[in-house]
Amino acid sequence: MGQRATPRPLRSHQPLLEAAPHLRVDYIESTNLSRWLATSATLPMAIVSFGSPVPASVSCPVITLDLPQLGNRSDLEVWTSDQPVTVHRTHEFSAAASGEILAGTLQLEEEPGAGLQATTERAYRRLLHHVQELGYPYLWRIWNFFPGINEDEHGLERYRQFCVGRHQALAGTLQGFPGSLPAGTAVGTRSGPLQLYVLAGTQPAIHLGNPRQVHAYEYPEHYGPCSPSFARATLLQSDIHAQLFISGTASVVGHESRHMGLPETQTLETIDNLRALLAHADELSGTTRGHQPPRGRYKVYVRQPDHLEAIQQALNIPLFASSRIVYLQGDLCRRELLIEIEGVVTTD
Ligand code: 3EB
Repeated sequence: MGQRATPRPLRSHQPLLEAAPHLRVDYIESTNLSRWLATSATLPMAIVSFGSPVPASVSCPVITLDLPQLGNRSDLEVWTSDQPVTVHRTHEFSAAASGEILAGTLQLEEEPGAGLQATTERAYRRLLHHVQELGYPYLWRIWNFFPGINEDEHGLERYRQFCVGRHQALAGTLQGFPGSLPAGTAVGTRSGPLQLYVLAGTQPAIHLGNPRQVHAYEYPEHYGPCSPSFARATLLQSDIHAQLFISGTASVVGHESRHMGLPETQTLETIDNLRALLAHADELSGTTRGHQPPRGRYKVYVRQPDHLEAIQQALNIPLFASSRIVYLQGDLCRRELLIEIEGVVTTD
């Protein structure tokens, strides 16, 4: 998001988060984290590790994902707030709240024989219960991780089982479904339980589609018995800040995967999807960017590490000049997808 255009009246459906605490995400080299936190004017709400050690002194929720970082770096994803933070924990769920914002994480082991569908449905029902209980019923952004995403189990691919469980938990419970579904990511880890992390709010956000893509929740049945429950992006807008959470975005046009076997071309198609989404969000938020690229924090999920160089080269463009990109090795929800990009884009 670039400079706001001349102020104009907010339309009534736009939530106004007055004096909202400001949430930010940074990627910090793990050995620098303690020093960075000590000198930062912000307080940690959540830390996501991709295998790097997290200092024991950290008191906020921590989630460790088996998604190896590529490119010889060991960064931690650090979510912070500029307002006071309160931590809540139960045995399965931990969360940090700051004003109108909650960052939470829930992990469930898959019990032998239970099936990923049942585990996912249980995880989502509990997650909804916890965020509602704490007063943050609106889902803003959600990430989903589990191993073996493309493996078949009981005759159905695990990603599709996951989609069924998620759909069954949300369709009956989430007010305004499917229009209220948040931006999402679902990526396959190498090992670990089902891991969810979520940003939720006391107030609703705006969920967007991508003009180049069919809503994922309207995918035809060909892709699985239940469509994937996520929006293409979520926009948070206060009178000062605008923040866009971009879902995992891949080489999907309409509902079809494009460019099988071609990591570089898939990256270019993904960039076109991101540009369309950013333009759509600018239009909605009344942002005029000119030629300024947005300031973003992106994660690029790469299925095969030997594609890294080609993908990095394709992303070496002005659009990302003011942004930070972290590369992770992860499996994607359709076998043919080789790369997926998600991000957070802010005005400040
Ligand atoms: C796609 O466009 C790619 O199931 O939560 C991207 C982001 C994808 C999130 C999810 C799936 C999900 O369908 C896959």
